[in-house]
Amino acid sequence: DIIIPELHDASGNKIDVSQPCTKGWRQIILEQGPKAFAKAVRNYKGCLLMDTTWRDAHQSLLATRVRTVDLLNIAKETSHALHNLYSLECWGGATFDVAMRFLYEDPWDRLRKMRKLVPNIPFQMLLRGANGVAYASLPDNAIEHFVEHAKKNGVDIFRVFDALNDIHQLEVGIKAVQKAGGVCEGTVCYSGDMLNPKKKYNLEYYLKLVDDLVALDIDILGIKDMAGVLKPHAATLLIGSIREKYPDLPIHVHTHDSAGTGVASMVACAMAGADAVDAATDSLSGMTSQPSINAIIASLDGTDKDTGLNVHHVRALDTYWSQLRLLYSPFEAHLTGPDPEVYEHEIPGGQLTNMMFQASQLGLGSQWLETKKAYEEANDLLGDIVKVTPTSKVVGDLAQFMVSNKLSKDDVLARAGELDFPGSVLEFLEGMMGQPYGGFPEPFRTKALRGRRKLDARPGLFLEPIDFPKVRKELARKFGSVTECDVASYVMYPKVFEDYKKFVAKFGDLSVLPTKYFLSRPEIGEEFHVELEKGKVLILKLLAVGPLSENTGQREVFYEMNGEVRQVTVDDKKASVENVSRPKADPTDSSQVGAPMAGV
Ligand code: PYR
Repeated sequence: DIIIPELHDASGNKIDVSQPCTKGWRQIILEQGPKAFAKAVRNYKGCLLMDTTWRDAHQSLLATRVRTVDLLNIAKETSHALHNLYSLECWGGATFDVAMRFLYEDPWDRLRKMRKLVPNIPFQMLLRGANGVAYASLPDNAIEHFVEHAKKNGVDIFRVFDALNDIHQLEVGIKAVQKAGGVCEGTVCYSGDMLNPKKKYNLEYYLKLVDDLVALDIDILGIKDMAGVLKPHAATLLIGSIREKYPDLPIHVHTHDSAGTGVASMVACAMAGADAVDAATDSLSGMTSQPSINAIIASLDGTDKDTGLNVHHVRALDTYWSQLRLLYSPFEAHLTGPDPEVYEHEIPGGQLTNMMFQASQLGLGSQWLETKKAYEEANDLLGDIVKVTPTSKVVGDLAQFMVSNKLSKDDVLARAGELDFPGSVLEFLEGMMGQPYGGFPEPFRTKALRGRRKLDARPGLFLEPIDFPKVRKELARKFGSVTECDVASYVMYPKVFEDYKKFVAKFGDLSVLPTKYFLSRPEIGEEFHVELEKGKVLILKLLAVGPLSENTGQREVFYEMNGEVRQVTVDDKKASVENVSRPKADPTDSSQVGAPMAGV
């Protein structure tokens, strides 16, 4: 069993966490609104932290698999221990899709439950601009509807980015957040190396983008270093220059610790005038994740950039996460250390671990070094684009296509007009993800598209708005009652949502299953409990697992339920009850890995 840590006050008395804490920055947002919050953050003398443990840390280390129950089990303690956080990142990005696709959970239900237990810390989500939380642009009214309901269900701060830093795509998300009354963190994605004069994205480029974001009246400026390539000196130059130009603009910086420089870079940001930086609990930090929260706290100790967090409480919380990480070991990427090659390949932290699995599942595991090299070449072919979901998937798909078809960069260029490129590559070249800085690569684009459409403005201008009354009617017909959150899920991921609803209708609510038995089967003879509702407990014991029938692909499973012996026939297509093997990837989606591992 996972031990939940106790928290103690300065006199050593145990803190009663039965009531969630009320102290925290959220109060300002609720009482005075986004602008007052931004002002208070800017006026705060120290450097605030956003904790990414509930979103990006597990997205970047454990394939986004942390289940709602495991967040809720530590929620009250988190509410007390981390009340001075700028925010707790807990929603959006890949968590939305993965919740339904692989965990059989409703992401909206997760949001509401977390909110109830953590009323005091601002909740932050990651919004992919005009792509919402999906992989390509959606009609503008879909983004507005989604953001409105995210805000209503508990999100306070929206980090709005665009995978190509296309200001027109960013504007769609920013306006939606402003309309919903959320705190708008308009974001610049950092790519390349500002310290290298030969690189495409230089200081001038970033400052112009900041000007464009400020002109859209953002509350906070986000700097998103998705691959962990913002070196400490570049951080000093970039944040220092923005601070000089915009003394009143709050700046919040995100990084990954891919090359091992995360703490140094975040400290450099704080010293150069950033108001908040990102960190993760120690046991879910480092490498492809965010830098360690305790390392940042210690590095700022004694300076005037204090985080205002209690290190004893931060450490106490981490004892929970260190146990959790072991529980989720089937989803470990088995990284062996920092990767200095990230400065060449620039693979985002969240994508790197997934690509490693993807490569091994496609039988390319031994060619991982080749895949990384191909990623760099694919990026060159596409015009050295900003790489983050969904454009990182485009580059990853092209890289895997090159490796599996043994194509060099020159081969791809020479044969662009005859190769059947992955769908994501064609979508990007069509312009369905916005316009890249410096334009599309030619003649590669024209050849590869073979007469397909070429958009020269943002995709939302060409997409039919969602007919919401029609969607509501259709969903009600299929699933009975339908909520606005269901509608928003369906609009983002129609097939994933429908499959999720069908799964739940067939198998029930798997959120009641303890994580250990959600991820892998119990031992023969092992007894475990499932609490269906307060006081209603099932006592289960696995007795025997029959042989696999070659004809049907099924097995007989014998178990005891509350003392009664039962038998069930299980389908063995996806989850082998013999092995806790790594789940199969969706071959069409390099940013997602995994398939249901539900126990028996
Ligand atoms: C996401 O969009 O999921 C990222 O983490 C960038």
